[in-house]
Amino acid sequence: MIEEKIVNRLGKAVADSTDEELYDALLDITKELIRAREETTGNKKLYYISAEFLTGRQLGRNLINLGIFKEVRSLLNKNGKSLAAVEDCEPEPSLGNGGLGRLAACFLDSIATLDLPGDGVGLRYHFGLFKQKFEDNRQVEIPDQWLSEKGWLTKTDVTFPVQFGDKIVHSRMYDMDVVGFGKGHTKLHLFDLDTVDESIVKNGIDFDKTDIEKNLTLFLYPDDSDKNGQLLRIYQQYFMVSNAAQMIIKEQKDLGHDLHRMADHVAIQINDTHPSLVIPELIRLLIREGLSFKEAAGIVTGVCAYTNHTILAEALEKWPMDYLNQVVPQLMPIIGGLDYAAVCAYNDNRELNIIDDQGRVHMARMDMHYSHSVNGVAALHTEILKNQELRPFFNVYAGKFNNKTNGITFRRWLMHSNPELTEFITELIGEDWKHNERELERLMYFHNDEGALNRLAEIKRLKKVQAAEYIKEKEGIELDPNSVFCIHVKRMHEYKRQQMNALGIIYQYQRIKAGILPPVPITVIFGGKAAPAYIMAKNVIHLILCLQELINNDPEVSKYLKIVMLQNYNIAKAEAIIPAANISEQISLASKEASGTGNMKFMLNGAVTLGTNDGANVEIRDLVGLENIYTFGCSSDEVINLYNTNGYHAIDFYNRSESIRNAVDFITSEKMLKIGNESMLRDLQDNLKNKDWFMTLLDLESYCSTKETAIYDYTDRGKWTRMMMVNIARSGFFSSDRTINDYNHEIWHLK
Ligand code: 26Q
Repeated sequence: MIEEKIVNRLGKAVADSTDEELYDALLDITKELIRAREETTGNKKLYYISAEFLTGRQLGRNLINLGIFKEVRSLLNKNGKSLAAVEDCEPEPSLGNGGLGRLAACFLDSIATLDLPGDGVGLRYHFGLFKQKFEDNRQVEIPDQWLSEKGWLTKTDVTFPVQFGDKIVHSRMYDMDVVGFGKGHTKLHLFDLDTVDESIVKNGIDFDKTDIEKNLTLFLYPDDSDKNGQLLRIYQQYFMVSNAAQMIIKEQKDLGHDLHRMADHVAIQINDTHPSLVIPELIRLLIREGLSFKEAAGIVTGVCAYTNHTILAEALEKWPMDYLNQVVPQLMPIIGGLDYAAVCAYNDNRELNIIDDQGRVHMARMDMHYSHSVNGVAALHTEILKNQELRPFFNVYAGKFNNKTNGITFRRWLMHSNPELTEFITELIGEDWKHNERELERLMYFHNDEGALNRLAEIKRLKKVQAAEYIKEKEGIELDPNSVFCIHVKRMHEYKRQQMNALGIIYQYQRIKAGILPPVPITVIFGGKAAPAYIMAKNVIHLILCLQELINNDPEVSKYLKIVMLQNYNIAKAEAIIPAANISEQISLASKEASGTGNMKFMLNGAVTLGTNDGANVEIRDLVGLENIYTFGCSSDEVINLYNTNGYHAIDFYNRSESIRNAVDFITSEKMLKIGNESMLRDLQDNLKNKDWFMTLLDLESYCSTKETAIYDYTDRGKWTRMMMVNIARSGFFSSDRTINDYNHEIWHLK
């Protein structure tokens, strides 16, 4: 049937069509099939508002969820075509930075799959996150103009007026269908302005930040290091939530629902503080509908729920009142009223004020006062929020606080990215796990079964061979599938400590040079983008690329150690390499990584975690047991104590340990300066010795020795494959279906 549809559409045989033509045809056919499925409805509907949806490519995902992936793959194969090559024709929309945006995409997949009435609401950025290239061992940013004539987004005739000061603009809604696995069909609504003009972008990513009608949705998080950039961010945020609020009210009215009873019919999840202005905007619109301020505020509190994704102070948004006055003067009386009510209720406890003494509006504080639920994204993270960062709010709103440990969709992160493992699991335990991921636990029956363990090892090797081919093609670097693959992929940030991994590599390098060889060759794979204005993160990329050049070209060392930093790490690359990992590097400074979700993807694909007791690593550890994970480093309590007492001085660690000194000194050794840029490397080195805000040197020695143990254990095939099997068997908890069920039962109450 599908073959017939393709032939009808293209007017030629599958075998005679190009991959692009086949992609176009499958895009249309898939959209048609999705639309034939009824949309999920119910008495109460969720709106998941997020500034980011990092959806990744859609063709493969949709074919899987429609249940026709295999059919299409074999039909293409039969005609001498490859589905992977056809999927490769799809540009990847990068409408997100990393974890938060990818989480939103996994959540949409699970909401649809659980057949819950719930839509995503966000922005249609014309340029997604920049594309990353390496030149001269440095990151170069290239604009990513991902939109094309045809695609998964459909232009609608829905539009809303949005007021910016004395100007009114008219939005345009674009919709993407979200089809669930087996059942369910919901939507992602992305708003845009018809007047946005891509041609104002000059040399790379520069543009006039003051012309709102032309630039509003041009970029995802445009540089906000100057005032105009920050104003633009507020314009974007208000545009997003005003559209969301107007759409919600319109849908409620169309359904004939009484706005006074809105909390019975609507749930809004505020994904971090970026959509927080939805609170005053919804109140403003309800007042316009005739409700009192007090009643409107009460309703909105019953509707809204807030998720916090970070404890890093710099990521907690606070906007100067002047800025808000300029962009959204109509909200200021509302925000002022909300602040006044909160101040009265809590007796002028300044820590609870929405507007602080310097006239800045704290978004998270508004969220906590005027939402009925406040959640963290992993057990440890939620505890830290309650006891440290948000303690004053926990003291007055204990009942609002709850944890929702993150999850990932197994459709993309196992079925699509690792069909071989998917088949094997199904052979062992049947199909049930696909709809109830906890069933993976049944794999424990096989954790001592030599035959099953051997097969598992063979599949891992196959995924390593495939990843090696992929890397050879994309990066031109040859890897040995017999080496142990240690993979460290995520956004570049000092707290994630890629620099610690790099220092570990230097330590290994120096040992090999001294004749102390590892028991098995080691491959370290990095991937990740640095924010364009984040100097230190860019210096770390430079360090890694210089080490890559030095080590890979040193025949004495490269037999035992190889480094690859992938360019432009994105969802497609993640899918290609995560299944190939032996060791999953999750080495953030304890207390700083709210959850992490990459850690879950690796676990599900049979990698063993080498990690700190941070974020969801803690829950991985509790699930697999200490004998199936490698943990190291200071605890979050110890780290928090060091911050509180100013007790950490990097230079003491440098002075006390010869191996730390040797590694840090090497950064500016003659060999490195021949390859790299002196001032970047020196900056990085000075920072590590004299500042090191994220305490790299604190954990460096325990990191190196724990990694050594892990690599040694890797050579014990029986032991290692057993660990792999246990990790896969225990990963069911991290399905985003579980997470969404928890949100639904404890916060949204949709069905
Ligand atoms: C804020 C102000 C100005 C400009 C940009 C931002 C901004 C942009 C993106 C702040 C935060 C983000 C993204 C945060 C993020 O991705 N957090 C990650 O969320 C994941 C999902 O919950 C967690 O697993 C990660 O631990 C967390 O780092």
